[in-house]
Amino acid sequence: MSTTVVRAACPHDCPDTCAMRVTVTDGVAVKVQGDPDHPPTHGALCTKVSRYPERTYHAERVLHPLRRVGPKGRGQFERVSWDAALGEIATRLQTIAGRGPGAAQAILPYSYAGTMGLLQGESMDRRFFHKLGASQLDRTICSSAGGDALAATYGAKVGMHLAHYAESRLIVIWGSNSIASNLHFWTFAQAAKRAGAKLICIDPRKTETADKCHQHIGLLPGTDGALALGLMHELIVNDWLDHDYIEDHTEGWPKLRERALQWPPERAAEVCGITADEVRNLARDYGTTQPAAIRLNYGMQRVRGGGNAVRLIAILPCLIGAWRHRAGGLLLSASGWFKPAVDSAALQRPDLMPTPRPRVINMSTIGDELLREASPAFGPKVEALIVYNSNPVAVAPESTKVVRGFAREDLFTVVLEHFMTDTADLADIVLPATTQLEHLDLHTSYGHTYALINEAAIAPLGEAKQNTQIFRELAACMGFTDACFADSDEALARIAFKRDVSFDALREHGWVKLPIADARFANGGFATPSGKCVIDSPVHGVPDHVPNYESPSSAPELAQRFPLAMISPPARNFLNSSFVNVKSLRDIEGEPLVEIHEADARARGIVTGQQVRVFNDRGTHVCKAVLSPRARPGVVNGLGVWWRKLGPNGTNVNELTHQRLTDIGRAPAFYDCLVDVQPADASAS
Ligand SMILES: Nc1nc2c(c(=O)[nH]1)N[C@H]1C(S)=C(S)[C@@H](COP(=O)(O)OP(=O)(O)OC[C@H]3O[C@@H](n4cnc5c(=O)[nH]c(N)nc54)[C@H](O)[C@@H]3O)O[C@H]1N2
Ligand SMILES: Nc1nc2c(c(=O)[nH]1)N[C@H]1C(S)=C(S)[C@@H](COP(=O)(O)OP(=O)(O)OC[C@H]3O[C@@H](n4cnc5c(=O)[nH]c(N)nc54)[C@H](O)[C@@H]3O)O[C@H]1N2
Ligand SMILES: [Mo]
Repeated sequence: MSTTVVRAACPHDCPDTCAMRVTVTDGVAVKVQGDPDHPPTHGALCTKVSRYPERTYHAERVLHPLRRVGPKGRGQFERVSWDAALGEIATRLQTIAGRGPGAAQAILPYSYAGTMGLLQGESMDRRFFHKLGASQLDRTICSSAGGDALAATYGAKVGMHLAHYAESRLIVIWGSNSIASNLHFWTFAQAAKRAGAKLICIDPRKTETADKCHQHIGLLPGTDGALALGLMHELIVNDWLDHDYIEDHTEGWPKLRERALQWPPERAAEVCGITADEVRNLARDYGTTQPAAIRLNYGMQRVRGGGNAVRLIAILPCLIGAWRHRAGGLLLSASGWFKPAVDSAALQRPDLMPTPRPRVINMSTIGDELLREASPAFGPKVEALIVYNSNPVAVAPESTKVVRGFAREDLFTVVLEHFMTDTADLADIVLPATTQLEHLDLHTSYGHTYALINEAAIAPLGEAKQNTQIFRELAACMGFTDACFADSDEALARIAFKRDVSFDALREHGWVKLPIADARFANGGFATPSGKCVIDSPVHGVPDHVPNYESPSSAPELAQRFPLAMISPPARNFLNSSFVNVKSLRDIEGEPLVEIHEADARARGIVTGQQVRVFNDRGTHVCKAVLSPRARPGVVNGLGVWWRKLGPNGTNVNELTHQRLTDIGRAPAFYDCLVDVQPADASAS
């Protein structure tokens, strides 16, 4: 018996990007553990990822190429050889691309962060589509509202060091269920709490994180911008401002100051559905405690005004000079710290794209895009779709349209997957992809500042291939002869970083910390052209509260018919739609459900455990109602993201969400959604 321990990294779309150790016995991965030496991971993995071997060796892994035989969507496939599968794909793509200049834009790649690896996530695949001249994909489904807003304010997606939260005296956890989705931050927050810090959670849902904070402010979804303006009002009138910091390191404050003075606590409270005292007390805590830190997360930007709200909140630490301390400031994303280090041009080769550059299609409106006919404004109809690292049929908004698009008989769909997801069910060809245990990769993080390596721990299972290898072979089938299509994964890994991180150091130590100073913005030095925090943006103006698309004030008639707001935040034991098929985890989550406040349930004759219809003009989702103090009056929480095929009526929460985009960043507004709920057996209202 031979046992080795291999250095790995968690590939998932999560701020924590843990360092893992994989124990391999006789070629079989028997255990994954958090690396005790990696500071952010400190030896602990979340429940989900500690089950990674169960996922990799799952009996339902797709282990050889499949070709559809039955009608689309029926899930009938036959096993074919790799040669046959790749040959057919190449022929179909060549037929489309061969029609003339620009014709390849009828081909669309669709990928997100199923793996966040630099190799398996965004390298050979990009080279392939760039060379092909396929449409470009605008990858907006998660974070671009807040990300673009943060970049408009600080110049980049940068923020506090994770570890310094342990020294904060006040931590405002804003739009984040850290215990569920950012567990390794929670460790530092707990250390601060033990040392006497106050923790405040701002979230419409009374989450498990809110339970563990000193205070929970349960505002209405999409009202964070109003709350931030109310806080500014109080900071101004009580003079809790750091005038020197504002003068030296911000630009545009006088205009915002004027606006904030229009937002006394009573007005903010009214919009937010909280009390004026909650606004006042929060302002007092924030204005009079140092160091004060905000952990903002993407949950609060999945609404129409998500971008403006992030800008307003990101300005707060400048107003009180929180950035002067290393344990003060804000973290939404750390990904911008890696930007100068990663050589994405070398990995992705955008120079291979034809001129003029192919059109750009927004992934968040994939439902509409697939149903669009050819036109001079749009260009050719989408005729071929290649999906990898994503499960759009489950995760994209307004499922009815997404499903209708994917079900088009004239659409040729290829899906690279581990499992027969809702999306794979609608494919023409499914290709088996390797999991993180079966391939080499490199990782950055959006929640800390360490780059990591993931060594292949085991050989690919069955006939599975790395995403990189699949695109390498497809490139060969298409007759692409550029030398870059022959680069091995190790060759890609060796060029992935152009500074600060070396591949050899990663191989030797497992991770490398970026050289970023403590209290990096103590003296300003933001990544903006002036080095100042931008309050009055040349592109976006002075930030303001932007009400939801779907709210009583902005859409009164709609709100009368659908009086409940629905948010659909992550379930703790799933990772978006990943892990839903891992039985031990699904057993913990139970079944698709909405949490509903007792008063809202009573008014509808709903008892806990009952099957209900959650509905609006876009569709109906049947699931279980759970009467829960986690739901505030007027808001139901449909925990996501289940596989549609596991829902009682073959739907999930995205049956109800819409495709309208955020104010900044072209992102979906998943949590800006009005519904009503009725017992499932009642007739439609
Ligand atoms: N276990 C688990 N971990 C995950 C994920 C997962 O699916 N499961 N998803 C990963 C991904 S893709 C991402 S992007 C990250 C971050 O993902 P986020 O979406 O930020 O995830 P959370 O922090 O769980 O959820 C955000 C919190 O915001 C709250 N919220 C909803 N609307 C509003 C609002 O209008 N205002 C405020 N203040 N709060 C609101 C929700 O109730 C929820 O508790 O987490 C990652 N980690
Ligand atoms: N209603 C609602 N909808 C949401 C959200 C919400 O909070 N509410 N959250 C949104 C957010 S934040 C995000 S980020 C998106 C996420 O949406 P997606 O990026 O689609 O994430 P997942 O659902 O995890 O699907 C990832 C898929 O990639 C596959 N995969 C993983 N690794 C590999 C690999 O190495 N190779 C290949 N070929 N495949 C791989 C997995 O098996 C999985 O099926 O969903 C969004 N949708
Ligand atoms: Mo995300």
